Amino acid sequence: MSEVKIIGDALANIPWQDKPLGCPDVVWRYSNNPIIPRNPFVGANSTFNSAAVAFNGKFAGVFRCDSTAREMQIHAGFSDDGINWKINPERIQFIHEDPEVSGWEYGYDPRVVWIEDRYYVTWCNGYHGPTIGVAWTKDFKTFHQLENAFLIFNRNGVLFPRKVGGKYMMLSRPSDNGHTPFGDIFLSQSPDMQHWGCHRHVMATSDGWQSTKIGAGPIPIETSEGWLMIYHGVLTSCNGFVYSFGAALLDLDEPWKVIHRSKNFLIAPWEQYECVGDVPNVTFPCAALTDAASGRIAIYYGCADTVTGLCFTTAQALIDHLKAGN
Ligand code: BMA
Repeated sequence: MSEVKIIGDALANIPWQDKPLGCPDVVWRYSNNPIIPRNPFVGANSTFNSAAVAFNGKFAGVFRCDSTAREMQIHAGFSDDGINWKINPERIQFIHEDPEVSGWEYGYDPRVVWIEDRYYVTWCNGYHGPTIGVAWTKDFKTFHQLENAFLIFNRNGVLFPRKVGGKYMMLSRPSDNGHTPFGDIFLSQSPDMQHWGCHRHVMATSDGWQSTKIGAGPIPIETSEGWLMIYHGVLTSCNGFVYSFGAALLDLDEPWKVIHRSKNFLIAPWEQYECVGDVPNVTFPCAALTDAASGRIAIYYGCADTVTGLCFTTAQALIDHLKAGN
């Protein structure tokens, strides 16, 4: 197998734990999961489906915190080590001169990415139904909101970390106003982060763990072999939806073209904290830190819509696994 390289920055302080001896898995969990409890501050009901990035030698992030009124909100947070987090008890107040844009209904499932000279945040934003909100920040204190990317109904808006073919690229999953019993991943393109078009179909549902709907998770990771896209897949059981996750490799220049995709899930709700909570049986990845020097990847994922977990892999192991038809 060829040597896989992550294209990007080194991150010597990436949170990390070696794979336990004898562990057969390609992705393994942090032994002290969950890393964030449901209520890191008074007034939080649950903290999950959240996004962490490297920030000023340390870490920052945007967190989904549902309140004890069960409002879906997003909050900024900071960490020295990527594992122990301090999350602001006040939700993010987005700034935009047009109240039509910054008016707040709800927000959830954020993603964060550094592009060019700033961090962009995307999230599922309520605007007469769920769509994709977009904002930027440089300090995780002031957040400037941009126009919503799409019309309703849409979820899982995930930006690429750089322009491809001269355009910004965003994955998304058109949906409905409820819990959506369908859903493929699409890609849209923009010259300016405001007008999105040239929509391309990326991937449909398939069998088993990814038979009901799929959605992009963390920011795609650029590698020597293609864009590594970690995505969630949902199956419908007699007791409702089950959320697992896998990965796909997308073409570097035309990222709507799928080179490989998971047959087997990488992580599924097996642990108690993934199976028991406000919504049972959910593992939902929204962020990944990478270290280009070592090839290490640390994935943040929501567990049972209640707490946040961390798991690990390497680009080499994951791509070898996909290439081998797993
Ligand atoms: C999806 C989103 C996610 C959530 C999942 C399971 O539709 O709402 O935030 O984790 O359902 O409830």
